[in-house]
Amino acid sequence: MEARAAIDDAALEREAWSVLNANRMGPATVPAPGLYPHQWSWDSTFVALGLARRDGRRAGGELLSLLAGQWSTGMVPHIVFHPIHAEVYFPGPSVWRSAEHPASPRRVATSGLTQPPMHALAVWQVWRHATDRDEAAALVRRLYPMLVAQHEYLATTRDLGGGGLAAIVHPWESGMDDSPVWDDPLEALPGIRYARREELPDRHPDSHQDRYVWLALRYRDSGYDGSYLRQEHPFAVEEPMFNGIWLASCEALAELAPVAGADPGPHLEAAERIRAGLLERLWTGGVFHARDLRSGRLIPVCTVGCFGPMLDPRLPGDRVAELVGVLESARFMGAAGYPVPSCEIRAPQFDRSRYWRGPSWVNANWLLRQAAILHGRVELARQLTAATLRMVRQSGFRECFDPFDGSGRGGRDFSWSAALTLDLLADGMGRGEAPGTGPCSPRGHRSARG
Ligand code: 2M8
Repeated sequence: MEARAAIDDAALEREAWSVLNANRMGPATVPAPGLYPHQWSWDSTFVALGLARRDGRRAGGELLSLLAGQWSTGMVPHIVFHPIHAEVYFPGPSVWRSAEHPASPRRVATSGLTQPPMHALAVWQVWRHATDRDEAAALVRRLYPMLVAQHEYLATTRDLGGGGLAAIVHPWESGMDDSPVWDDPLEALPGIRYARREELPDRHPDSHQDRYVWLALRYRDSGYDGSYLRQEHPFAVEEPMFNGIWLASCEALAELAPVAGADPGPHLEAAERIRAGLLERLWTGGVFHARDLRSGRLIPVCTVGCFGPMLDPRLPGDRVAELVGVLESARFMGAAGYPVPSCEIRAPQFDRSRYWRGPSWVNANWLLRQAAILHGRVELARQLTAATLRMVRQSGFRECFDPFDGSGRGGRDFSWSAALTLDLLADGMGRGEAPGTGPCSPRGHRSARG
């Protein structure tokens, strides 16, 4: 097992900055230049969240660069391609063919899928930490209509189940690509596969790459059509992390609305609809589960995504208590030295080294820590902070980590691992200091900011 000599906070912080600077390409920060040389949607929001207290201007530029890829439908694509490396990553622009779609932006090539809508949360964090209030207000006014359009797109085109939740139409939209949650819906796809296997990436060779590409091509060939998604597309899942993030972003938008001279009411109503949808459609007692809209069934495997609705500041206390009970049990944190594993340890699908099927991820730990702070679970938040910092101190800013021994997995010098470490270090909770209020609790800041 690879392990580094212990490094102190100041050295860890310098190292995080050097990763973020090395991964910078113009205004954007790519996840890891060798592996992912473009701008990814939720990666950039985590970068902005991590930079917000240290360099608000760069954080704002990161988000503006990402949202330059937004389609006129409101859809924020999961990849904004960097022209220099266009075909270095597969599937690249020649596969997605965004330029042929009238709703895509004219000067930027993008994918045709989306990713978890963290964006309003990131803008909120930039706003609340800004030192130059005028500059930040101008940024909010510029970004606010884009965020509203993004949320409108999810509420209309993606409410495929009609219950107030957004459905993802491809595993890549979850950000948790190879999660065992997708196994059944992927197995149920018709026996067609993407034939040009030699083109498939070797990033995650044991995953369903052929089905991923096939699904993406089906959607592309429909003309990225919303009614095709509703009526024909064979993959549609309501996933709790995606929707929990969306709900938290609605709350953040309600806080940003007055800065943009707008009414917060519609965003709070949207949050209420998502909350009702989550509780009615995905709650099963203990945790939330994803719903496969094509089979009509809940997907029984329990993953880190099942805790996503804890990002809701108004989730009833009894539900929070049940979720925390499962999270702290031997099914998740109780048996992992480096919480939180991406899949329940006792599940047959759990694999400590396979991408999103067991390893711990800094972004998932960070999200759960925010949820813990939001619900006053100080000790849980402290544990998550300490465990996350322990992983990166030991193994560096890796893409993910073995949940039992903390050894690194996947790409090195990974941007969100570095950026979110900066945020954790700024909060100081791993060293026993009292928690600040997390960015997922916008209402907590109204009084703080006045
Ligand atoms: C991974 O996803 C991409 C496809 O979008 C891939 O596997 O090639 C995921 O970990 C995802 O969450 C992340 O946004 C992306 C870039 O870091 O890599």
